[in-house]
Amino acid sequence: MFTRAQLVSAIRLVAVASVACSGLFLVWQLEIPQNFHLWTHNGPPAELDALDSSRFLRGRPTVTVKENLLPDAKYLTSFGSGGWSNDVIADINLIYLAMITERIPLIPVFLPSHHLLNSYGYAGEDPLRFSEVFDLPYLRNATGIPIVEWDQVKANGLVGERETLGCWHVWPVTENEGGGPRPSFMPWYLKLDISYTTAPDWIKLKPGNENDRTSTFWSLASLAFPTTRNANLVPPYPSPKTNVSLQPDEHLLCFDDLYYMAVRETDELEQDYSPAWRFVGQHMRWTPYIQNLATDYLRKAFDIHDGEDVPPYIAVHVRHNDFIHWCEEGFEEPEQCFAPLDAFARRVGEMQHELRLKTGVDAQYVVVTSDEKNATWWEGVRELGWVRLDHSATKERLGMWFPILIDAVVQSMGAGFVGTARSTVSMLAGKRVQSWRDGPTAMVKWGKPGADDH
Ligand SMILES: Nc1nc2c(ncn2[C@@H]2O[C@H](COP(=O)(O)OP(=O)(O)O)[C@@H](O)[C@H]2O)c(=O)[nH]1
Ligand SMILES: *[C@@H]1O[C@H](CO)[C@@H](O)[C@H](O)[C@H]1NC(C)=O
Ligand SMILES: *[C@@H]1O[C@H](CO)[C@@H](O)[C@H](O)[C@H]1NC(C)=O
Ligand SMILES: *[C@@H]1O[C@H](CO)[C@@H](O)[C@H](O)[C@H]1NC(C)=O
Ligand SMILES: [Mg+2]
Repeated sequence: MFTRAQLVSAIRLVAVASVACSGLFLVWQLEIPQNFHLWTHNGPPAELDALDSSRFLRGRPTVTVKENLLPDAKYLTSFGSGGWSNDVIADINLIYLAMITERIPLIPVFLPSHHLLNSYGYAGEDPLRFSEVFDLPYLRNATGIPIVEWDQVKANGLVGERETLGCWHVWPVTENEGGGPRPSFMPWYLKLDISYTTAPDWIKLKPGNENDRTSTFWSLASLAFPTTRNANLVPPYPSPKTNVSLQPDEHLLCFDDLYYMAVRETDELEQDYSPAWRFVGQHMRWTPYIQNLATDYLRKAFDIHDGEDVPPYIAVHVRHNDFIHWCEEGFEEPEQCFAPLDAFARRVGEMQHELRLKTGVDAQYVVVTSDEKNATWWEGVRELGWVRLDHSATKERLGMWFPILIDAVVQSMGAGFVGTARSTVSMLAGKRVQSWRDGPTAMVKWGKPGADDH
């Protein structure tokens, strides 16, 4: 089924990843970062932030989540799992839903999806904490709510114990394929044996529409309150491991998936009014660590010295690979389906012109990020005079998450952004450039020849 070369490179990928990760995993397992202050000073801890997680938990991670929750506080969580950007969107929605229900969000780690694993590998191998990517103290302050990470609550690995939990099932209601919860490694990773209660069908934004998976924030929020919850209870499905039937937990409210959410329209996060973006998403700033890493990669790409300012540039994101499944009928060959580099070049030219006119900024540099591996295609990028980041050693040096993390930061730092229509990587990059830099954005259409003609 696979060629020898593919197998060898897969084995190599897994081997490299496991070596890189076991160190990281150890640091994480022993909670060295959390314990660090114990070693560095013995006096009373520095003044604790009012929103610090320790105020909203009983203490250090416990073997089950339940024993670490405060009896008087209410919590909310979800287990979505898709590509990384999909999971970022699900987290934005989780935090916004927590805000409107006055609950404390418990944020799961990011687990690698098929894109990062390349279809081979083990999902539990390289979890990435939300706070390794996003500046959590900044986000807590900006949103005004406490935000807790799962690994602060429940011990992982061999220490954590399997426990049962009652949750609402959203996916079978909104997804026309029916069946179980949205597939996810998360319950397995968190050692949760979940008994699901099917949510009422009025959670859908478009009731009866089989082609739309969106549910609304306030319909799910209403299930966080006893009157609506109790009026909509139906017999739960027994949990898969221990065959226990539980009604949805009121202390730790949970939903299987929160990726498709809106207040009034499908794909709402793209809209300027999106409350999830305005109240949460825009405040998810990068940690200084990955921001600095991205700046180093940019300096190297532009061949400028440490400490020198990065010149204004247009960031480009080209998404290929599995998008081949979304071509228009009859145009399923990559050359017919995906937008050619010419289409990107036209958008870039228009944007450079617009920037010069409106702001006087001369963004002559262009940085291309992509999931494309084809060297001939990248040669075409080089011929346009555009640059790429050197990721030849990124995974080995920093871990499997870092190519996409660094690319996402670089996309967000552009004076303007040109992306690929229908990619959430592009969509989030565009939102960041708009919100943080007041920069222009454009999405190149694709799916058939000439799709982006305008
Ligand atoms: N390094 C890198 N990876 C990418 C890029 N674009 C896509 N990917 C990978 O492909 C995945 C795309 O999945 P997802 O996050 O669901 O976004 P979407 O499928 O584009 O909507 C990302 O999470 C990355 O793993 C890119 O520009 N650079
Ligand atoms: C916290 O947020 C407020 C505005 O809500 C801002 O004025 C203040 O500077 C922020 N503090 C920090 C440390 O970010
Ligand atoms: C699960 O439990 C129910 C009742 O509690 C029982 O009828 C059923 O046989 C059990 N199923 C399995 C697979 O053990
Ligand atoms: C690589 O890209 C070039 C230029 O876009 C294309 O002509 C070629 O068919 C691609 N090769 C593969 C193996 O996809
Ligand atoms: Mg995806």
